[in-house]
Formats: sequence, structure tokens, C-alpha cells
Amino acid sequence: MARVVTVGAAQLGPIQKAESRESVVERLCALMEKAHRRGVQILVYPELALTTFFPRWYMADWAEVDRWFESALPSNTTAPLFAAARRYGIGFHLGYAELTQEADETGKLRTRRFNTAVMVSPAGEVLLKYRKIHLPGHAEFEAQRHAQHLEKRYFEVGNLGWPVRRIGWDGIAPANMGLMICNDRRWPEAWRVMGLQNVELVMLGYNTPALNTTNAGHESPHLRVEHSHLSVRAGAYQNATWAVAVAKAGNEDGHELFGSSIIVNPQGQIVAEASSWQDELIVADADLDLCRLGKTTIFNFAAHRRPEHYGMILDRVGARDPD
Ligand code: CDV
Repeated sequence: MARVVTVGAAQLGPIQKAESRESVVERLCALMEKAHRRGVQILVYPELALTTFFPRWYMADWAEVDRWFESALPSNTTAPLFAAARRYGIGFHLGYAELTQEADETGKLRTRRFNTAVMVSPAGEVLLKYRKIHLPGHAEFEAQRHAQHLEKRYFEVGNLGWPVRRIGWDGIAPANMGLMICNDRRWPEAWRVMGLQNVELVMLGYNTPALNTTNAGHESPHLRVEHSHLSVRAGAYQNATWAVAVAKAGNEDGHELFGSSIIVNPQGQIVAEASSWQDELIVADADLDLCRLGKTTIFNFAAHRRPEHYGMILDRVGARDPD
């Protein structure tokens, strides 16, 4: 039996700082209803899909920070999304800011904050959870920046690795699914850890400014999109997997996010691409058996990888000149 799953990328237009969570959830539900009409079985929403991209704002007061986080999923506010998924029989991926009371590596129970994504079954079960590992930006206010990017302030580095799980339900043949978030897509290591688990469908959400906000040099906006697509296409091709990369797009309180969500096949080709900076659905029929060619030939890892020569990747963090 062909293993074809109809996947949808639910790009979100801007979410202003003042927009309520209830209003955002309504938008998510409207996209899900549209996805249902187009036969989507798995719908992917962006990173931090319930709020504006709040790490661009410096907050000293942690009570204020915590207002951007979810301490339960579903909650009263997000319950309509879970109900819509049940009604339509759609599984979904959602990025959100997670607030949890959890023991750390020393065993101490404390408040922890993560940039998280989950894959939820139509019945509302969390099948897969990922906490962002490659956190970009900085931890303190930086006056020279056009905009802050305070992910290192508000989130801890994820502690769940890059999990891949074989997932299926009535109407969906089992497939190896994995999650990464935004900046991870630029790191081949993230893709390869999932490739080594035979991933067939990678889901990822992102919020990427249309301008390089570090002020460190000029990077034209079209190259920002190019680099995003290049990263996803290379990751998909080199690991012979489908990838759904979904953006938040448009002008959030004066800060532009470039959007350009894509669905990519295991050959690294873009098969669907968003064209607006609004809430927009793109759809593709993902034939998971197309992963087999790459996985059994040029990227047959068992036959061709040479880990005995890759030691430096684990031993060395920063680059340095040769001795
Ligand atoms: N949210 C992100 O992780 N954004 C980064 C930006 C800061 C470069 C990205 O890689 O798109």
C-alpha cells in the first residue's frame, strides 16, 4: 500500500503584541477547517504559534515574561484547537512557549521555560515533544541592536534531543516523524541525528526576521529567504526525508518576519510554497516511499558513513585555525 500522507503547512500572518490568545486560536481553527476541506491529515503550525514573537522584547519582570507561556496544553484557551482536530480527524504540530515545574539535571525541582513543539494526534494525545536546542540570540539587553532576540534569556536549551517516533493512526500508515524548531534547520547536526533514526517527515516552525537585526553587516532580505530554503532543502535531501517548514510572516509591531513557508520532498525539491505574509495554507501529498531511494543509495548511512573521521564534530565546539 502506498504510504501517502497529505500534509499542510499553516503559515500564520503577524500576531501583534496586543492580540489575545483566544483570537489566535480562532485563526488556528480557521486554518484547520480550511485544511480539512483540502483533505489534510497532518497540519503544521509555526514556532511560538500562540503569541507574537515575544523574545524581541526585553522584560526584566519574570511575572510579565510568564504571561507569554503555557503551563498546560490543552488549556481552556487552546481547547478549541484540540476539539477541531478531533472533529476533523487531523493530527497537528504546534510550537509554543512551555512553562513547567520539573527537576533539572541536579535533581532540583524548579520552574523551567522551553521553546517547545508538540505533535498531537487527532484524539488529542501528545505523540512527540521537542524542546529547541539551538537557541539563537543573547541573554541580556543589547542597545546596539535594531531589535532584541532574547531566546537565550527566556528559554533553557532543550533536554529531549531530537526525537523521532514511528507514528500512525487510522487512515495514516505509520511513518517516522521528527521535530526541530527554527534555528535548528541551519544545523546539519540536527538533521543528521534525525536521519540516523530513519526520519521520513520532519516538521518545523520558524519566526525569522526579514532583516538581519544584529547590525553586523548587510544581508539582503532575499538572501534571508534563500538561506532558509537552502537549509531545509539540504537537510531534506541529505537525509532523504520530507520536510514541512512553516513560518510566522509579516509585520509584528514594526518587525518584519519573512514567511516563505515550504514543503520539501526527499530530493530536496520545493513542492509547495506560501506566497503571502498572511494566514495561508499550503498542501502537498507526501509519498513517504520516496524516501527509500536516498536512504538506500547515496545516503545509505550504514554503507557510506565514516564516523571514525567525524570525531572533531563532537570534540570541538568553536572553530579555530589549524595547528
Ligand atoms: N527564531 C529563530 O530561531 N530565528 C533565527 C534567527 C534569529 C536567525 C533563525 O534561524 O531563523
